[in-house]
Amino acid sequence: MTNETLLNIAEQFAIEGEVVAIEALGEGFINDTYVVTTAGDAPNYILQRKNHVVFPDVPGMMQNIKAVTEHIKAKVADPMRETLTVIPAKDGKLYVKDGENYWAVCLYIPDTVTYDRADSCELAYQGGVGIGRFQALLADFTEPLNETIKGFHNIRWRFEQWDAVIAADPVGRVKEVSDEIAWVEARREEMLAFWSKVESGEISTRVTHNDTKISNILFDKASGKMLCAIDLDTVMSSTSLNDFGDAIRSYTNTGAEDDKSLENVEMSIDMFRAYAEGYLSEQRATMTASEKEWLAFAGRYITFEQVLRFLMDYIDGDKYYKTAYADHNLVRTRAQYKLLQSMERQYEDMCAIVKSLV
Ligand code: GN1
Ligand code: MG
Repeated sequence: MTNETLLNIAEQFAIEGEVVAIEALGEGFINDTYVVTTAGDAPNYILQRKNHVVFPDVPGMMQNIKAVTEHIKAKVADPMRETLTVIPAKDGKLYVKDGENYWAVCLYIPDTVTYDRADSCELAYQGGVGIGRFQALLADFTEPLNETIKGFHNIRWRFEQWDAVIAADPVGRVKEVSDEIAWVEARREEMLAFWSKVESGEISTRVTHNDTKISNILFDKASGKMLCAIDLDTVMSSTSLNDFGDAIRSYTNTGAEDDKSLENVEMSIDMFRAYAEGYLSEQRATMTASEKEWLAFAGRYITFEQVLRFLMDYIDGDKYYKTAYADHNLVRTRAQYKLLQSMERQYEDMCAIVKSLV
């Protein structure tokens, strides 16, 4: 992407000030992200090329983000810092389409920090507050949201994709991963049984963030306090349990998501407790009895789903996740499976902690 192209795109948005620099930010698996710096006192911006393979409905996604952030803005003390602000294009749309690519802009919130790893219980607690508050602020949100990624955390749909990819075996990898496939198959019924409770309405649905790792929580640099949840691309209607579970998957891992040394990977029960405390401090009052009952299981559910998704992408020839080396998705699969096993071993303790907190 040349600087000239980026500048041309940025200038199609209703931004203030003269653009003086556009620099790449971070290494998301999905989108390409840039910081747009403007001259003088004008605000800076985040420019993103949205991955339209992952997000086939970028207009619907931006509508979701706009609706949810407007709802939050009406309730918080500092609406420009306590949620994202979508900057429309000059033609009023919430995105710019340039050839194949969709672009979107939001305000850069200054004097903030994010963390790549939750390396203390205090940070895990604050992350729990972040997602708990996000959901609590949206508990009375009633508009329908667009389903921007079909069946995102719906394991029934994931198994349909899984069965199709295994049947097709497009790059001939099925035979080399029969052990890993068996890990997934051994848990198929149990995971589908959980999802049936969401389908029947026994477990209710609400606005969910759907990507609740620590790096998607913004902190105020001066006070160190949690400011808001960011990266709202996957905001949809689902069970709040998925948000909790995905956070547990990422926060409690003592190793890396793609750790090659499996002995590094365990679920830290202290981090589990800290996140659950933070989350429930905000969400306790709005949760239903069945949400509380299944909260601990959600960690296992989402970690299982991630094992399935990484392995499925490996079998599919690495089409979805960006990879840094040949068997990266397989390494991720094994590391996430180690984490899942650790959760399974500690499940009684997880349940006891939730029980003591709700
Ligand atoms: C993707 O791009 P990133 O890191 O925000 C993925 C998540 C996975 C995660 C695994 C839209 O998120 O569901 O849990 O990678 N997002 C999408 O690291 O598929
Ligand atoms: Mg994301």
